[in-house]
Amino acid sequence: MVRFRQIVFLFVSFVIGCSSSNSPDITIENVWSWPVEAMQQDDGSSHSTGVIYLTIVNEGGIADRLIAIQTEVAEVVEFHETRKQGDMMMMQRLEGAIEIPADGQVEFKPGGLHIMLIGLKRSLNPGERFGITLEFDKSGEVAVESEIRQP
Ligand SMILES: [Cu+2]
Repeated sequence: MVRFRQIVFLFVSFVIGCSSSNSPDITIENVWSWPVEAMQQDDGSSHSTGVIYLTIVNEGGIADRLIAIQTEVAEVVEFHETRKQGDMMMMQRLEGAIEIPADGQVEFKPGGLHIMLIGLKRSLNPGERFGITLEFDKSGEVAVESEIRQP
């Protein structure tokens, strides 16, 4: 009987151990933005742009996809990548979702992937924070705050 219980216990531990890696396990780290003084046009619209950097860590055994990001501080949010073309650094818009690999991470950082804020509705002042919501295919919505600062 004791042996049977031990076997059941081992089996249950095995199932629990596996189930934790059958889904993505997403955490968002080091979320920050450069300070920007937003310029308002005469008609109230804004041509000012900003940027968000962050690291997405996936400790789960299944990949996820970052579909979109929402924030109240900008009209439009896009995924961009900075690439070197000849001697020029060019910014390119990435279409579609960003793949977050299983047991891996994706880093948005200066000179690489970044989150572009187009049409800033207000200035991003050093020391302040603003809310952003990341939308994942499997993990759903994750809300975090971006800290406005120098790197
Ligand atoms: Cu950009």
